[in-house]
Amino acid sequence: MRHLFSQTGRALTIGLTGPPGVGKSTLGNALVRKVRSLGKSVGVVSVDPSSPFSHGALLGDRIRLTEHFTDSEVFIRSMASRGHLGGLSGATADAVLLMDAFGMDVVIIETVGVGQSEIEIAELVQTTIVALQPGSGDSIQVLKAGILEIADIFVVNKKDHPMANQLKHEIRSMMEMLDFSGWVPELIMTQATSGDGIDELWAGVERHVAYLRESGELDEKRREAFAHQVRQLALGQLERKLDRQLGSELAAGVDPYAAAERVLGAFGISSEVSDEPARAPHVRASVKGLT
Ligand SMILES: Nc1nc2c(ncn2[C@@H]2O[C@H](COP(=O)(O)OP(=O)(O)OP(=O)(O)O)[C@@H](O)[C@H]2O)c(=O)[nH]1
Ligand SMILES: [Mg+2]
Repeated sequence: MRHLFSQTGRALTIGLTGPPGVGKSTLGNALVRKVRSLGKSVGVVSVDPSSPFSHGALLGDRIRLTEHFTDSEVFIRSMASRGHLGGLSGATADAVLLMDAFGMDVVIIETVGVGQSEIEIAELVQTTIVALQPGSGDSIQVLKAGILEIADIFVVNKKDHPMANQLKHEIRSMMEMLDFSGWVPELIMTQATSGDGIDELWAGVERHVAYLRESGELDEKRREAFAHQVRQLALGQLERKLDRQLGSELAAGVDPYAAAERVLGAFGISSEVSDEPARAPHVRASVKGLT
């Protein structure tokens, strides 16, 4: 990865996230088709957060993506994240960098939106697409989970579903409650199975990337992704060292605060108290009226 790093930074990177079954893989497949029709090469990283439910999904993806199997300009990788140094985002960041270094013009990362993982993915990519499912109460989940803040493009997929328009209106009114600085997320309706809306989705991606370039946010995003990856790598190393050290402290029979100080002391670090709030670089929208 060290040797390859200098070869990276050319690919357009897209995160594709959303709840289970919303149609991410079908959308990804349709996007691959679109990107190939433009003569560009494309890599797909499909992240399986090691959930017991997702094995069927991976198998389904294999079948769905057979259309592209003989295309040498398409590279597809499903990966489980469990046990990887640096966790989900570490493994994914490496895969994205690799595909970038291979010379893929576009790299798409599919993750199931079930927690913190998709928020971390948003820090890795240029454009984050959040797909939502009509008739599922998703709009409420979105607001709760902080997904609204990471979406550059909302996709209401399954526009053939009777509740699709209602979901669109719900997202619209939610967005009206927010003050956006800079880019205002686009809202696009698709039917991934038929390809309906995919051209518009791709146009939305291109508009967002153009915005990032013109506003200078692309460089900022690159710096953030870099910092994020360095932090993840360093934390991964620290965690392993810490775990080893913990073993010897647990037996000591002291309180956890003293034990934590001793563990840190073993690394030559004295504990400190900070008033600084944890930083959350992905948050760029705030609720109107609140600061
Ligand atoms: N009616 C309709 N069905 C769709 C559409 N897009 C996807 N589906 C179907 O929805 C189901 C789930 O699609 P997937 O693409 O596997 O969804 P996913 O989000 O990747 O699912 P997980 O990876 O399991 O989270 C499949 O049966 C698709 O054929 C759509 O636009 N309309
Ligand atoms: Mg899938």
